[in-house]
Amino acid sequence: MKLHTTLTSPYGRIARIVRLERGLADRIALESVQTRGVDNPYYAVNPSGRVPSLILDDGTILEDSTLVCWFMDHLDGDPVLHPPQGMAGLEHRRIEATARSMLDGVSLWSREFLYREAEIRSATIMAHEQARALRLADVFEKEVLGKVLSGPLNMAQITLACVFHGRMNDRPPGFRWQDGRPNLCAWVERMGGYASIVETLPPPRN
Ligand SMILES: N[C@@H](CCC(=O)N[C@@H](CS)C(=O)NCC(=O)O)C(=O)O
Repeated sequence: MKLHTTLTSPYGRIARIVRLERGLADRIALESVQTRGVDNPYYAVNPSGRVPSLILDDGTILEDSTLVCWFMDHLDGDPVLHPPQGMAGLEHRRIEATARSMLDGVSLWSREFLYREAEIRSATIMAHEQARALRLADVFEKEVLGKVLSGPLNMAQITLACVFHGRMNDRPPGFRWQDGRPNLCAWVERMGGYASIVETLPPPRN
């Protein structure tokens, strides 16, 4: 099996962390790819062009970090990172969904800087995403004290770690997430104690 991702994608990082945590590095090869562009060879691997994607031995393409991680965690029939079935898993799923919502917003906001020149950036989108990100940073300042985010490593923690771990304060500009949020800062530092989180740190962008 082969996991395709860029080394900068936070969604790909979620999948890379799960691959390491589940001891699958020998069974699932990691293929670093580039996304976007015309005639990108990756489109022949995964027509959507998105990462991460996991190509199974029979050629089946699994895309979307949620599905890829679910598959990898359930591969041995004994998942450890996912919530239990039914209502017992609701709290975990609730926090994971909010973390993912935050990741989606911050990713959209960051893309304004990554892919658009200053003069064509959308002030409307950036202001909307900045406000969302700051509201949700306040939510997580409290949530990190709860059971789901302070217990053993799980999908909610991995998702939230991929929002914050390695992110400098004021990145993107205006996202001063460290200011006045000591619990969140301490939590992110604690997540840096996991080898899988440190090993998957995105390389600096030029
Ligand atoms: N919901 C998807 C999001 C994946 C995603 O947006 N990946 C970005 C990289 S961060 C991508 O593949 N972009 C390439 C493109 O849009 O062509 C997931 O969880 O995997």
